[in-house]
Amino acid sequence: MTSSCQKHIPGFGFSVALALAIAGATLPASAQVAREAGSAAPLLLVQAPAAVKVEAGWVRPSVPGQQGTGGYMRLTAREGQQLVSASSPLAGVAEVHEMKMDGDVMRMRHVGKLDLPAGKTVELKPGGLHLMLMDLKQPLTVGSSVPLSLVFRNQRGVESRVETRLLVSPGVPGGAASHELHKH
Ligand SMILES: [Cu+2]
Repeated sequence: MTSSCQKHIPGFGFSVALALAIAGATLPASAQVAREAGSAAPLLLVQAPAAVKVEAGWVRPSVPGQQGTGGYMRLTAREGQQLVSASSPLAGVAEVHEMKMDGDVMRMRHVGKLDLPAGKTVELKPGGLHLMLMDLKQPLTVGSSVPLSLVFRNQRGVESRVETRLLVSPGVPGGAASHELHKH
């Protein structure tokens, strides 16, 4: 674990997800959550098509004692969105990181809000953008899957939540085992 993995204060979307999870509420896959101006109470709106298509999600397996691992997926927003937060019951922290070469050194940086331009697929992949899962609650074994909740915000400030699952796999599922560029 590198020191650049800082604890991230979850945003509003996470609180909504958490409150609903505590209340035992079940949400449609793409329930839209909005907030009235000046009111702290979230409003649950009618179900709408998912604001963002999440495809080919997978996460590297972990061994007992391992604290973190990387998750990957493709995100395509219908209209411009930002990915503002992520959470999983199997990880204490889930945040977007970016890998970049700094001279000869590969460095990792926390991306607070990930821009998703309309209609353009943004790929989280080994060696680039990735979802960092930290403070793992249990080892992630090949063939199992990790529930993941993503909160997006559009340009009008409307938040929506998409539930997905990441397949635990040593490389891109269905592809050749990918090169180990990024180990935690
Ligand atoms: Cu990372």
